[in-house]
Amino acid sequence: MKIEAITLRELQLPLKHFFETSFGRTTSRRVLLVTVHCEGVEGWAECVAGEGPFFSYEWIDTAWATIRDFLAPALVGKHLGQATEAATLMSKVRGHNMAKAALENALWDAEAQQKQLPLWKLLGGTQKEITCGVSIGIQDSHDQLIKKIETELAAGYQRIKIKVKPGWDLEVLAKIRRQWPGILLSCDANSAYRPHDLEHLRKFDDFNLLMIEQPLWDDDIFQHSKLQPELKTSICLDESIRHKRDAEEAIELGACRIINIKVGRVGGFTEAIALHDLCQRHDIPVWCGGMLETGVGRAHNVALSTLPNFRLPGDVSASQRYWTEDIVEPEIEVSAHGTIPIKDVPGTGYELRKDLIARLTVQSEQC
Ligand code: OSB
Ligand code: MG
Repeated sequence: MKIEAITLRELQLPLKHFFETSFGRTTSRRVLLVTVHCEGVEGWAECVAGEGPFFSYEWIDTAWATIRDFLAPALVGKHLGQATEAATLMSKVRGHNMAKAALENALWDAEAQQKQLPLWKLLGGTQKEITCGVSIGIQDSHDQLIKKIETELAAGYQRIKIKVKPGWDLEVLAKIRRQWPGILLSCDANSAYRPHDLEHLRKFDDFNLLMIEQPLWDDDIFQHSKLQPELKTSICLDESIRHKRDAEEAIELGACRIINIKVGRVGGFTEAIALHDLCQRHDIPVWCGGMLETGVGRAHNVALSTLPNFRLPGDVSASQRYWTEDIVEPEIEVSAHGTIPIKDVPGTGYELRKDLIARLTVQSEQC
């Protein structure tokens, strides 16, 4: 597989509803799509970097520049036997995992098409149906949040995750539990708390949560390892896990009992699979996180979620929760019992809407 060229595109897409976390509110996405051109096959992927350096230091403009100036030059003109070889070619660049993941995943997409294999099988997936949850942002009022939860439960989603921060946490969780004592419920702090909040965090134990995601600093493992034994609630790490080695450290130190895998955060499918396998060996359940993706990134999350240790419902939900019109066909749809059945067709099973992509593109560059 020769990498002949790489195309970068920025699309602008308004979200149907704003998405707010402890680090801020997003109302519209700047989406970076990457296309690799390999001997008649086009592989596509989405870079999950956000609009600003808030979830991580990466954001769309650093990803774009890092791909154009360093990562694409390391790949263009090279012959690869398999997409996984791209990781080594890009390893000279430190970090910038979301930029690397976009390129590597586009190559996996190309490899699946070239081999006429379903991407999920190429990744080593085994599950023919995946289970879905939703991530619900901080709202303007408690009532608005309760209404959203009602809607998502009625749609069949198997797990509700709410975003929390100081001032939007215990009271909200208490209200939800009063109305729905038995649902699978979790929360995500996106690093909003500190170790001195221990007594406050202990109160989360009253709500029988499936997990609390990333309570402390985004780059911390050690303080989480001191917090976890103090709580009944399982800690799940998201931001802190940048690669398999971080997970090894977190597991050995007892910093969490669950890990969220985001393929962009860990630098691509190769590392995501290695991380998945490590967690499976240590009996740490994983689930697939989301980054407000369009259908391109979402289809890749669906494929990854078929690996056997994805044992908890992921933040992999229907296109129509985010977009008036998604850029793939069919859109990602979730069944009435909160699952996505997996298609046994070559590639991702979702076609690109190239006309719509062209209309939404605000800048593009060939590398
Ligand atoms: O922490 O999981 C997170 C969105 C943007 C940045 C970080 C996170 C999220 C989500 C949304 O929770 C998940 C989704 O629905 O895509
Ligand atoms: Mg998270």
